[in-house]
Amino acid sequence: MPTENALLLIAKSDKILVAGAGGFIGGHFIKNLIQQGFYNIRAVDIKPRDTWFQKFDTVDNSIGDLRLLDTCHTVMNNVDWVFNFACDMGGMGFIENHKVECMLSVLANTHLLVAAHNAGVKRFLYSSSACVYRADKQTSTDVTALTESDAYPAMPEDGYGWEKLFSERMSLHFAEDNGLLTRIPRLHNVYGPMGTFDGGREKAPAAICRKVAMAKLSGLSDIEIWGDGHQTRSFQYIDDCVLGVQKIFSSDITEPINLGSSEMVSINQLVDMVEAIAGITLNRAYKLDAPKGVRGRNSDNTMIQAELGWQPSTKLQDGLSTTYAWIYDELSNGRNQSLFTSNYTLPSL
Ligand code: GKE
Repeated sequence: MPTENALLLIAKSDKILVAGAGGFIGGHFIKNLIQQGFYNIRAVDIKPRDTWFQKFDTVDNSIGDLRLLDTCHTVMNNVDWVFNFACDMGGMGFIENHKVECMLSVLANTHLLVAAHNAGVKRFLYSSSACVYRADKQTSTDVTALTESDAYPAMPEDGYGWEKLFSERMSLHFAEDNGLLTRIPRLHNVYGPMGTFDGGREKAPAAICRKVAMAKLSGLSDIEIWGDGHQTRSFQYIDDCVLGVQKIFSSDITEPINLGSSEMVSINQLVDMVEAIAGITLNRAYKLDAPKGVRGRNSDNTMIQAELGWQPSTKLQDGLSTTYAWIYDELSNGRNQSLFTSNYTLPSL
């Protein structure tokens, strides 16, 4: 976990709101805030507390539906700084089949901005996604890394990508029209321990770790891979994501900016790495009709390197070692996630 204090603009006693606190990124983010000595934190999520990935009794925890404006006004009381990670989302297995649920996140994003502006919040971070990028720029496995301008002319991921792009623009216009200072990192596929690895919302790194660990534990010799395995991605380790969010929050960068790894691999190479970590070689069955998303995606880190003199740097091999070890431990101790967290469905409005 990063130890650098990248939030020098925030006093330890200032009130920080973390929306989506029960999620993967939210949990790691709050843990890091506490490690840095911040002690006035409000953690909000719609999910029941017992499904939160990480729980901290020293913070002000609350359960609330941020899709409702009243809830957003309530949780915004006396808040100085906002980090919004709240989103009904997951890997391709989820966002391809739950477009309405993904798009309804726009209610939380918009209502949080309204409440933050009304409350005079000093700065607001909205966590966007690489799913905003034009589909026609992601049609090849040897894709050119995406730069921030590749979001327009707009043709983002159906459902989820449109919501993220709209919420980016809402964040930009709250700054432009209302003077609310906003910051907008575009997160590229984030992975790590203490996140979703089962139940349908998991992304590729955790899914592959789970499948390899299950094979190892059960003696099975096969693994199912979605697509043909040649599709490419970069995967950002959670520690880089936490530090990068804080650096972008503290910066003067008002436009959306890539926050992702530039280490691109194919899914087959991802499987190779996890098998090597596990010390096992499996027969690969390719499920060509499974959710695949774009053919290739990578993050161009020119802007973040130029603006911040930093970019995500955790090697995939290193991040996967930690992630695999945690998932293997969860499974070998019978903590199968489908019993609680990852397949949580938000209550209907
Ligand atoms: N989830 C999953 N599970 N993906 C698999 C699996 C598996 O068992 N086997 C192979 N894949 C392949 C998928 O078919 C896809 O081509 C690639 O791995 C990455 O899938 P992913 O991690 O589920 O999600 P994507 O990177 O395509 O898209 C995600 O991008 C993020 C931002 O970079 C989105 O689902 C969001 O989580 C987010 O916007």
